[in-house]
Amino acid sequence: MSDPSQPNPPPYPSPAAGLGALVSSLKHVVQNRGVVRNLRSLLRVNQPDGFDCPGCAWPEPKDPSRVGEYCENGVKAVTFETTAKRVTPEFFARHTVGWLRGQTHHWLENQGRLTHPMRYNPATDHYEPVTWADAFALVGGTLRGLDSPDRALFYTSGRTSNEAAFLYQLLARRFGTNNLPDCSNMCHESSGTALGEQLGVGKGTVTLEDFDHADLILVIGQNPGTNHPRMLAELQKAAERGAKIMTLNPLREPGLVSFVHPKHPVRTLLNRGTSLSTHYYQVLVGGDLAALTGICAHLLYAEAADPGKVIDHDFIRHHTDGFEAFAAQVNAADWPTIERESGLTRDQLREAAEVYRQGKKVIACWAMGLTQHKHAVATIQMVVNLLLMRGNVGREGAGVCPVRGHSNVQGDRTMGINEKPPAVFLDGLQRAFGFDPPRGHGHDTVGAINAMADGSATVFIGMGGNFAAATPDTEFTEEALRKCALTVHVSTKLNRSHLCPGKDALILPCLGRSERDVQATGPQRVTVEDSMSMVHASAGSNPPASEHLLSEVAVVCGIAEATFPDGAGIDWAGFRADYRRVREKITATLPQLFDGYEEKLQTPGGFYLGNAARERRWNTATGKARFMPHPVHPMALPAGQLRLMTIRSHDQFNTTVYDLHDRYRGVHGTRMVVFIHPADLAERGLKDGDAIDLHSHTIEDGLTRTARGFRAVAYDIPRGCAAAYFPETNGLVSKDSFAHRSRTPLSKFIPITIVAGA
Ligand SMILES: Nc1nc2c(c(=O)[nH]1)N[C@H]1C(S)=C(S)[C@@H](COP(=O)(O)OP(=O)(O)OC[C@H]3O[C@@H](n4cnc5c(=O)[nH]c(N)nc54)[C@H](O)[C@@H]3O)O[C@H]1N2
Ligand SMILES: Nc1nc2c(c(=O)[nH]1)N[C@H]1C(S)=C(S)[C@@H](COP(=O)(O)OP(=O)(O)OC[C@H]3O[C@@H](n4cnc5c(=O)[nH]c(N)nc54)[C@H](O)[C@@H]3O)O[C@H]1N2
Ligand SMILES: [Mo]
Repeated sequence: MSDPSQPNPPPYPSPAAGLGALVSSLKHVVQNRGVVRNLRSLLRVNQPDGFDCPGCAWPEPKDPSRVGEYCENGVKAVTFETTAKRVTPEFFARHTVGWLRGQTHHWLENQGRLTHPMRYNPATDHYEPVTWADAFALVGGTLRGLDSPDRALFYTSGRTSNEAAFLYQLLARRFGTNNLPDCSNMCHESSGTALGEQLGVGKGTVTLEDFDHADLILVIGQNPGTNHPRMLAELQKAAERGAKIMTLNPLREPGLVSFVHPKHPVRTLLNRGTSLSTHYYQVLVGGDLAALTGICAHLLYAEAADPGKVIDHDFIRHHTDGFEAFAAQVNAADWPTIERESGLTRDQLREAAEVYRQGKKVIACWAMGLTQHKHAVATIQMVVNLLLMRGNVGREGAGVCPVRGHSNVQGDRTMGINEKPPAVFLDGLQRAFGFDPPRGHGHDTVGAINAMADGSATVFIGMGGNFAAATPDTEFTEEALRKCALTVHVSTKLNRSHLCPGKDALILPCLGRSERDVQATGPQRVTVEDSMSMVHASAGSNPPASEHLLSEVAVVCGIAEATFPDGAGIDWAGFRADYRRVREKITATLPQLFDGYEEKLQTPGGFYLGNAARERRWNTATGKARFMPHPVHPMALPAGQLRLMTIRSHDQFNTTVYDLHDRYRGVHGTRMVVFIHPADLAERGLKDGDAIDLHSHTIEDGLTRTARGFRAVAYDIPRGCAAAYFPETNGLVSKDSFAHRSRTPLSKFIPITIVAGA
């Protein structure tokens, strides 16, 4: 870098997707062996009679020519599930847990599928095979021995089907607790909190068809090229018909700059792909609330100059409240503060406001870049305020689109995986099953860590996921798990959480999405809900990875039968034998959403659950959509500190690390990198490629945490900001650093200093 004051554009290979994606996908198909099985699986992804892609929650297109669409990351998710490699009892006999703890996430994932139920033996430090009957008896006996049901924690990750999730929460609530923490607590909790209060529904209001009508799409704090690649197809279509795409992101993400559809790779050679973002604003990490306030302020100025032309007064009058207070707050905005906090100039924000004003139908998309911040709820509410100003909610081509992560994370919430369950759900459960479910709030993810640490919770059950690695404060959390009397992980693959066993511990291996699930009444299918409230069926066709695997539904029923020897008035065996019976009970619990469930599943592409806000029915405290004023909070850090955001590479799915590359960002063979502005490096006497260590300085507990062994990468990122991959950096986040109201860990705003490393 010759001039350190200038940002250094990374040598990224653009356009995104295209041939590179195709080559990378094929590599994984071959690498995981079982090539024929892999290819056969891929032909069944997202087909009407196939299985739901276990990747992200982006919906499947209805257009028949596009059915069966999947992406490079879907290919990775499928091929890593259908791998021919196996983690057998012999594997566990060869390796102690202590030795396994020394291996990386990448290594653990690459050992293959779990084949047998295993129980930890602390005397030998080995996992040893156990029968399913003994495993269930251990869980049931331990649960029954607790002096309070609230000593048990029932964690869920978002890949779990509706049927398994519904039975799992039923088990927890029948047992007597609302301790149902889930990955949502670390993910879109802030979106749910913000939208529920403001629009009356904690979910997105748009459908996929709306993307065909929008003339402006905002992409805020989201990296769809890596995390929702099929969304790029919608963005590209929109760009091709002249819609504008406005991005707010500290990093210049190659996938948002240009794109070629992975299914038409030859076009990569003919043209350089579609230029995707028409407007790209490199906001400071944590600066969106200020930026959005600035944009709203410019809209109000424009309205004052051109009365009646900018703001949708009719909509505001009939459908909203709180506009005056909101406008007063925004009008009082202080520009030096907005510019300093957003990192954008007044002119840039005026331009952004003008682009927004010209949009007749606007969709706002966002993901973790907004949700994992101290003021996440306020920031998301400011996005909604912006949309409400021009009536951009509840009409074709416009609305809110929080882009979900896990493929069924939204469905799990609908099924009652929620530590703060809505009364209407509990009432439904009571009607359907005739028992009084607990009404008090249970532990969320942060609460669960604390409860294990202080000994008030002693049993941890994980339905999928990787609690030890996905949560903050890695060392502390791992220690908290080890304090438990019993830890149980229902999993497909070996991961870090298995290596933090409680005094007693089980690994219960289960079927994956791509596998045939045959029960007493024959082959079963499950259902899932995507990011846009479409529910559809999913049925695997591969033979199970091992004859000893049970379905998630069967595992829950097995635990329930061992916990309630008399069944507690619930026919668990009937549920296990025929999943239609589970769907009947889901309908009985939530008739307003699932009436006619089984018949509706016959519709190709599934059915829409509906969204009141989309129809401009506002189930809020006031019966209106609500403008919510929020002040801009100063986020400045002490001199010398950087704002670290922890992000995903192209070769991972959360804690599942497929490979060590990040093709789009030009990183190869390592994940231990930190992206920093070259001037910030120079100021510290460092340069691109230097070894560095990271120290975090959390405000909440005043502690310094350290992560070593990183390499600096000079990158196109605003000064004062930095980025590194999760989960390697989770040890830097204090469990006490979480978002206001939603309690989501602050994974995108970690105050750090960097020093030269060894
Ligand atoms: N291949 C793949 N797909 C996935 C996943 C995966 O790990 N791999 N994970 C799934 C899950 S569970 C989820 S939740 C989603 C996550 O999808 P994303 O939210 O796209 O994932 P992140 O990598 O966390 O990216 C956050 C983006 O926000 C930006 N950002 C960070 N801080 C700020 C900020 O303060 N302001 C703004 N405006 N931008 C900011 C970052 O630069 C980055 O581009 O993806 C899902 N899909
Ligand atoms: N620093 C930092 N931390 C973060 C984030 C961040 O951006 N930065 N993002 C947060 C977000 S958005 C999320 S959603 C969480 C994710 O948190 P989790 O959902 O807990 O973690 P995953 O890595 O998705 O879980 C992977 C494990 O799930 C198991 N698994 C895979 N498929 C199946 C299946 O079909 N059934 C079952 N039973 N198990 C299966 C495998 O054993 C695998 O090892 O992490 C959060 N943590
Ligand atoms: Mo997520």
